[in-house]
Amino acid sequence: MKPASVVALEALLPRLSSETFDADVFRQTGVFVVRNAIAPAVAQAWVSEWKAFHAAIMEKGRDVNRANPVSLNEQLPERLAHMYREPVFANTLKAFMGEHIALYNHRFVIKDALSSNKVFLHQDSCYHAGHSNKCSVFVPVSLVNKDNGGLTFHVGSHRLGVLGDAGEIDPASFDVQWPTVTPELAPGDFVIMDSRLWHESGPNVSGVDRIMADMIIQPADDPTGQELLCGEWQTDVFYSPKTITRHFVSSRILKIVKYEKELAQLKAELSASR
Ligand SMILES: O=C(O)CCC(=O)C(=O)O
Ligand SMILES: [Fe+2]
Repeated sequence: MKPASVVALEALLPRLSSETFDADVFRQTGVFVVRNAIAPAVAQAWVSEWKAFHAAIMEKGRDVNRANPVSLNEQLPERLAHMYREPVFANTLKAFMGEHIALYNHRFVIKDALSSNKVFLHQDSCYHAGHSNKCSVFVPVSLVNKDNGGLTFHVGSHRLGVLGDAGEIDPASFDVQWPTVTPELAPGDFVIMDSRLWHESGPNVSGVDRIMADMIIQPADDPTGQELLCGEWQTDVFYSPKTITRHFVSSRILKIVKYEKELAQLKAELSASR
């Protein structure tokens, strides 16, 4: 039998996409699509800037990220590198994050001809340092739909919290089944997603590039904050998640790096001896 909380969640689905952000709906669903919220001139400037930048990096030969092909490696041009400063984002998040808000990370996640594959079902929190009340703001810089690899969200799955391991989640292994949504997006819209929420995306089969910014935003009391977006810092101690392995004597990441080096060495020796 479906838990009453999931039945209630299904009834909320029509309300998770609106021109007006509803913090109560977001708390329950873990995802919200804010429609037509960015000024058209701003959204269009980002689209043009992206097109020029993409043409330039494709010309040079883009360096595809081996660990996560959709995560863009190249340094973004000024205007795209600071999209998160557009006041609409922090102003919207205030409704559930409070007055003091900071940036954790800003990057682009893209599906073009060089990174068109699916992304398996996962939650992001297990890859983050600091507090777990972060959220991603996905900002489309192209049309986004199921055919070009738009994100599918497992609505309400953030309620299970951080699962304690990192990798591909098997949704059928749980007693509870969450409803899913794959919103179509256009420049001007944005999506707010709790970092604990499960999400995945299919392959880009239409060939229309799917381009999104993924800005991770958090309350300003988190010592992993990168830049203040509004209010005041609520912490005077900081550390960087970008160099996290230096704070460990031994760890899972350090072990993986060591094993990968050893494996590459063994493979090289094996092929040399043939
Ligand atoms: O770009 C996508 O489709 C998903 C990317 C993602 O969820 C991630 O890198 O954490
Ligand atoms: Fe993710």
